[in-house]
Amino acid sequence: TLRNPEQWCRSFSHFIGQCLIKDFEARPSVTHLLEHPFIKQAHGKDVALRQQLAGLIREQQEVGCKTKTKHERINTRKTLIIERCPDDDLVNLEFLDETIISHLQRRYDELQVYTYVGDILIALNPFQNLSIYSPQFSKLYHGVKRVDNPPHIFATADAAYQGMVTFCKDQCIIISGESGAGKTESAHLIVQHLTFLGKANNRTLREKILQVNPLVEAFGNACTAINDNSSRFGKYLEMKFTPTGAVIGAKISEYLLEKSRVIKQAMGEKNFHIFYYIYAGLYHQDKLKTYRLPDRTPPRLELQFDLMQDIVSSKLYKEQFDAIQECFRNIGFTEEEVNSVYRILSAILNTGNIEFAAITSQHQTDKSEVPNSEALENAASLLSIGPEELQEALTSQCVVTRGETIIRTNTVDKATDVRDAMSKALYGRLFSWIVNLFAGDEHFGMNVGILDIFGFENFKKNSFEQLCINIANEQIQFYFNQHIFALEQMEYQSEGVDASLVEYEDNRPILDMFLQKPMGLLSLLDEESRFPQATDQTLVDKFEDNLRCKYFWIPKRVELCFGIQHYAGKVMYNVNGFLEKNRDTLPADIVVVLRTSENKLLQQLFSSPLTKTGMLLHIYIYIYIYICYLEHLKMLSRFVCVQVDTMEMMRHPDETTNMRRQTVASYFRYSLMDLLSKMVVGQPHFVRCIKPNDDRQALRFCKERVMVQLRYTGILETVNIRRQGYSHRILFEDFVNRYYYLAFRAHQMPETSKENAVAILERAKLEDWVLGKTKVFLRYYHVEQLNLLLREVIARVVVMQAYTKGWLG
Ligand code: AOV
Ligand code: MG
Repeated sequence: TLRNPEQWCRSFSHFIGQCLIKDFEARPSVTHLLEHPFIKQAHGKDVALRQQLAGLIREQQEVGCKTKTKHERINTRKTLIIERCPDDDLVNLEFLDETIISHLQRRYDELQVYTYVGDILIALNPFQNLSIYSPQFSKLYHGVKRVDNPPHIFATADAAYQGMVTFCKDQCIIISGESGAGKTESAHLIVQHLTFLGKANNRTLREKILQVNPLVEAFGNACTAINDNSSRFGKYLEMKFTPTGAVIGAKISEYLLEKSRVIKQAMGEKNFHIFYYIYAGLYHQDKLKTYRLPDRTPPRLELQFDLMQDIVSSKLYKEQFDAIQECFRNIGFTEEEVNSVYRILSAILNTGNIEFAAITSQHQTDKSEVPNSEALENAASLLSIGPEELQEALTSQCVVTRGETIIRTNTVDKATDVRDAMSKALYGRLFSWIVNLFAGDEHFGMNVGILDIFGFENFKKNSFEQLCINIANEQIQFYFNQHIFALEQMEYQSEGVDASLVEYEDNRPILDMFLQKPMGLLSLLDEESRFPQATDQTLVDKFEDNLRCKYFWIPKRVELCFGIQHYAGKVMYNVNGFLEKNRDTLPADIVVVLRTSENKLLQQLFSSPLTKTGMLLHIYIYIYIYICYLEHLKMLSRFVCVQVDTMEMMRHPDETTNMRRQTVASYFRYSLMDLLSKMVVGQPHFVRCIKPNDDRQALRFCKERVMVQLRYTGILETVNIRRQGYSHRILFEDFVNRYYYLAFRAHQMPETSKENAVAILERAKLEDWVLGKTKVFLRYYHVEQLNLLLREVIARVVVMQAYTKGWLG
C-alpha cells in the first residue's frame, strides 16, 4: 500500500536490512520472498524492478552478515571513548563573533579538528596523523544521528549518503579552503567513508575506487611553496551508487590542469609527482635505458630541485612508483597502455632537452636547427615518429595563404615555444585520457559528487595560473554565499516570514569584473590575445583603460603588474607570459606529425576532434548561471537570476587547420559553468578547510591566520544565519507527501494541505518551525529528526505489511 513501486522497493530493502540487523527469528527466506505471489503479481511485468529487488536482497544479505547489532555498536562507542562537547556546533553557543576563535583554539589544542556550524563542517588541518579514521570510526558514523557523535568528516559523508538513499537524490560535497588547508585529504576521507557506507564488499571494486585518487594525483599534484602535495587541477569526483545505496563506481571530471608546470616551475617548486616516481622506479627496474632516460645528468625538464642521485635513491619515490603500478594494474590498464604512458612521459622529459641553434647564412637569419640530435632522436623514438619529421615540425611551419602553402622557418625562440607547447599538449592530453578512463555509466543510479579544487593562492610571484585558480575559488565562494545567504533571505521575504537579515560580503562584483562580456578581465585578455602584435604592456594598458573598479588597480612602482582585491585577500599578478599562456597554441604541424605515430595511445590523444582537456565538446553554451538552487525531494531548481549572456556556438576547430582556436580563458569559463551545472543538481554539503598556521606545524594555532579565514569565508556570518535562519524550506505538498506516515496511516493519503503539514509537525513534536505562504520553514536540525522518525516508521509499516501477508510465517 505504499504509494509507488520504487518507494515500496526502497522500503522493502530497508525492511530486509532491518530483519537482518535485528536478527529476526523468523527471517524470511529470500527466494521464498521473491517467489511470493504478491511480488510476482506486483512486479512480475517489471523485469528491471524485479532484478533490482533480487540484487538488493543479495546486497542486504551480504551486508547483514557483517552488520553489527545496535548493542555491539554501542560497545564500539564505549571502547572509542567518544566525548561530546557543547561547542561541537558553534550555532548552539550563546555568544557570537570573535569568541568563536577561542573555542576553535581550545578544540584544536585537544585535537578536535572538526566543528560544526549548523550543517556546515569546519575542518582545521591537524598537520599530523590522527587515529580517528579507522574502520571502527567508519562504523560509528554510519546512519546515526549527527548529535550522537562528535563532529567528523565521516559525518558529512554519512549525511550525504543518507540524503541520497532516503530521497533518491544526488548529493554534492563542496570542499573549500586555501592552498594547504586540507581539501584533498578531506576528499580522500570522504571517498573512504562512502566506500564503506556503499558496502563495497567486493575487494576489486573497493580497491579500484580507493586507487582512483592516488593515481590521478600522481599526475595532477606537485610540490609547491605552500603544499608538498598541492593539487594542480580541479577535481570533481562522482561516486556512483545503485538506488539502494551500493557503490558501483566512480567518475572524475578534471578542470584546468596547470600544464605549464611541465616545462617550468617557480623557484623551490617541483614538477608533477609522476616524473620523479618513474625516474626512481625505472632506475630500480634497470629500465632507464629502455625509456631512453639519462642516468647521470638530470634532463633539462627541471628536475633540478632534487639532484638525480636524490631522486633515484629516494625510498619514497620508489614506493610511490610501485603503488602507481599497482593502481594501473587494479584499475585495469593493459600492459601496453602502461608502457605507452611511460614512453610518453619519458618523451616529454627528453623533449625538454632538445635545444636549438640559429643558422645564419647570407640569406637567412631566422632559421634554427637542432645541434645535438640525441634528445631529438630519443623523443622521436619514444613517440614512435621519425626524428626528421619531428625536427621539421619544430623548426618550421606550414602556412596556407590564399590557397597556397608556404613553409616558414622558425627562429630559435619560436622553435623553443613550439617544443614547449608540444610537451604541454602531450602531458595535458595524457592526463585527460587517464582521468576520462573513469567515466562511468552516465544514466544509471545516483551519485555523491566531491569537489576538491586547487585552493586560493598568493605567492610572491603570481601568474596566469594563479589568476585562474583564484577566479575558480571566487566562484565557489559565490556559490556558497548564494546558497547560505542570498537565497535564504529572498525566500523569507517572498514567503512573508519574519527573520532578521544577515549582512554578508557579496563577491559578485569581483566575479563580474572577471567574467562579464565584453568588458570583463577574461574577455579583454582574449581580445588582446587575438592581436599578434600585442605585448605585455599593451595588455596592462588595456586592463587599465577598461577595468575601472575598486577591486582592480595598477601599482605605481612595479612594472607589468596589476593587483586584485579577491574575497580572500589582495593578490599582485605579473602579466609576463599571460598572452602566450592564454593562446596556448599547438602548431598544426606538431599535431600532424604526432598523428603519424605508430603508438596507438598517441594516435588516440591527437585524433580529432579533441578539446583541450580531451572531452568531446561540440557546442559551447555560455550561460551565465549565477544562482541555481535545488530544494529537497523534488528537484526544484530556481534560477533566480539567470543571465543568458550569449549563446556562443564554438565548434571545436580541427587543429590541423588555421581556424580560430579556443583560448585558455574561454575554455576556463566554460569549465566553470560546467562545474557549476554539475554542482547545482545535487543537494550541497559544505566542508570549509582552515589552515591553522603557515609553517605546517602540528598543534600550532595562529589566531590571526584563522580569524582571517573565518572572516573571508563568511563563517562568522554563517553562524548567525544558521542560528536565526531556517535552512530547509519545503512546499506543503512535498512535505506532506514525504512525511505523511508520521501522522497518518500508510493507506490514508491525506490531502497535501497546510493543515496536514502542521499535523505532521505537531505529531513529530518539533519546535521552532515557521509557516510561510506555501512552505514549511525548518531549522537545519529538524530535517535530520524527521528523517530518522520516517525511517523508523517505514520499517514498522513494511514489517506489518509483511506479517499481514503471511510472509513471515
Ligand atoms: P589542499 O588540498 O587544501 O591544498 P591538502 O589536503 O593537500 O591541502 O593538505 C596539505 C597537507 O596537510 C597534507 O599533505 C597533510 O600533510 C596535511 N593534512 C591535511 N589534512 C589532514 C588530516 N585530516 N590529517 C592529517 N594530515 C592532514 V591545494 O591542493 O595546495 O589547495 O592546491
Ligand atoms: Mg589539494
